[in-house]
Amino acid sequence: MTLPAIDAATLMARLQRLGEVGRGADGRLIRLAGSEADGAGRDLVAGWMRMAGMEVTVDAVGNLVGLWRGGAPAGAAPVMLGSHIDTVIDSGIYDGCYGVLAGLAVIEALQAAGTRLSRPVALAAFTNEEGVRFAPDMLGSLVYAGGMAAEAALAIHGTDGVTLREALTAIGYAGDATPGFLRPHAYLELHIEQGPVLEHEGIAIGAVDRLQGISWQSFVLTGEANHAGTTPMAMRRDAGLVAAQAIAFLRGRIAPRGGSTLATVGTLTLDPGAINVIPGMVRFTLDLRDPDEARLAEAERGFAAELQRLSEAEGVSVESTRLARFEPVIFDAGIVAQVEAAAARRSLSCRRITSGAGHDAQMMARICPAAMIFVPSRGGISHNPREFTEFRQLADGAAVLLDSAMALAR
Ligand code: HGY
Ligand code: MN
Ligand code: MN
Ligand code: MN
Repeated sequence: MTLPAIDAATLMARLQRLGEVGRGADGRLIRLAGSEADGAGRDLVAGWMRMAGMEVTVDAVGNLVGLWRGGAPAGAAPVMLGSHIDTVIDSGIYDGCYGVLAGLAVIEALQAAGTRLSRPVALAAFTNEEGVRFAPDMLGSLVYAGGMAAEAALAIHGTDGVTLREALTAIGYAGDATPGFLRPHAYLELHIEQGPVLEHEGIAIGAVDRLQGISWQSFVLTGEANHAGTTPMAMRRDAGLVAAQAIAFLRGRIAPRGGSTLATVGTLTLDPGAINVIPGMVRFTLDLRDPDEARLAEAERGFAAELQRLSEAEGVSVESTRLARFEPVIFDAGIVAQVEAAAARRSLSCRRITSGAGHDAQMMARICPAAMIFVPSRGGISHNPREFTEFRQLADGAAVLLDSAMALAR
């Protein structure tokens, strides 16, 4: 019996090929959920799945799920691998795509070796993991795991006013299968770390045992646009000033350097946005994260109270909307141990690590034992075209995914 081995060259070639789908003339890679580029990326991945003889299903929120039965007894719940292929704006080529394409490489390696397993292996590319167009993020896996009704998700309006249903229909991926139609025995996701820890410590494999909590909110501050030259400071209702004070408070008190709470104001618009007009309206988003639920809740409360105080002092009104809220997740200790054992068998250094980023695995952990495997990110850079992981590291991660999946599917 031959031992299955990952075809890392094909994995790399597919990563690069998929990494060109949605690249604009300006060189920026943008493949937002439900976009034409997302449709083309899905076509490519679904085509590769079909070429591998997998049964491909699209569910009601566009989750793409391939299944390789591998001679397993009928009715055996599958081991599911997966991640996402939608991207952020001006993205790298590894985030999400690496986990999906490495999962495909695992299935092809098992097929080539004639490996027989007691469980089928499924592969998922979940809809809208990034959440840049439709909030919340991890939306496809959230619905798959029963955390939101498909109808509610399909009715969500994107930042461009288009609903998820309209977007998926336009690209031919509004499927009809019920999300969660295939309940996994276990879920394992391979992903780049997107942070600096593994590289800094010279570690090859991260056995991800937990994932921090995430809070996404949007705010609208309404004051009064007025003349920058004639309006005394004491008579202004300057929404821009309040936003600036609130952001300074975030950095000083809510998420100080060295603390565990992370705070990001990733979008901020001043209206009307003219040099000589006091901003009458400000829109911004706030991404708060912490591995500890109580600290995350305290950060939300503390910021809301200070924003209220600053707004009242300036005569500005505040409107806040919750876009996403996910508590920290502890992954399955048994699978984490499998990952560590697989790394050890290949003499790869390995350490347990908390995921700073959100991932589909945190949703799948609601319906089955789940865990993740990380490989290093150069300079810890991600959500940035400079995102990079070396070929050897990508191949090692895929090999650990193969070994761990085999152990789970035995
Ligand atoms: O925001 C996140 O952590 C994920 O990449 N959507
Ligand atoms: Mn990702
Ligand atoms: Mn991401
Ligand atoms: Mn993510």
